[in-house]
Amino acid sequence: MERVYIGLGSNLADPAEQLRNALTALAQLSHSELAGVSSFYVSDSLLPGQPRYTNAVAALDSALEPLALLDALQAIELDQGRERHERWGPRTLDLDIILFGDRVIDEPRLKVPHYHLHARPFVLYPLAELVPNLQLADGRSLNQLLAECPFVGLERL
Ligand code: PH2
Ligand code: MG
Ligand code: MG
Repeated sequence: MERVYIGLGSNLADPAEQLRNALTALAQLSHSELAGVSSFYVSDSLLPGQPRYTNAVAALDSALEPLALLDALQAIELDQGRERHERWGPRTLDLDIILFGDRVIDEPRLKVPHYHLHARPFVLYPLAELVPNLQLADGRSLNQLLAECPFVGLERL
């Protein structure tokens, strides 16, 4: 089993309900156990002109390999009506692998740690609720990233 942190996001069709449904699906995932969930946070979209997002982070202990887990997460996204049109378009559900144990993964389909982690308060602050003193495999500390990414524009539900 490895500890995986998953970012959840939605800005369509009752986002908080989308996140709750996704958490139920994560809890039922094979070879995996849901180990924790952060609070939900609401914030403006990084791309202007879209509805506001609701985000959270979940801790999952999983024996699945990273790409198998990615497949499972994308199946949950599709199951909840995800349609892929433009990059960063509005979505019913986005499930991103943020961290996968201590692994550094650089594959066409999957980059871990998540590429934009350092710039996304809606990932860093919920992650910090679950693991306050996290050290990243690449040497960065979560506290350092938090200090450089102020809690601005986030509303904790
Ligand atoms: N995801 C995006 C683009 N913009 N903005 C917020 N607030 N939350 C997100 O999850 C988000 C976003 C593309 O993944
Ligand atoms: Mg995303
Ligand atoms: Mg995604």
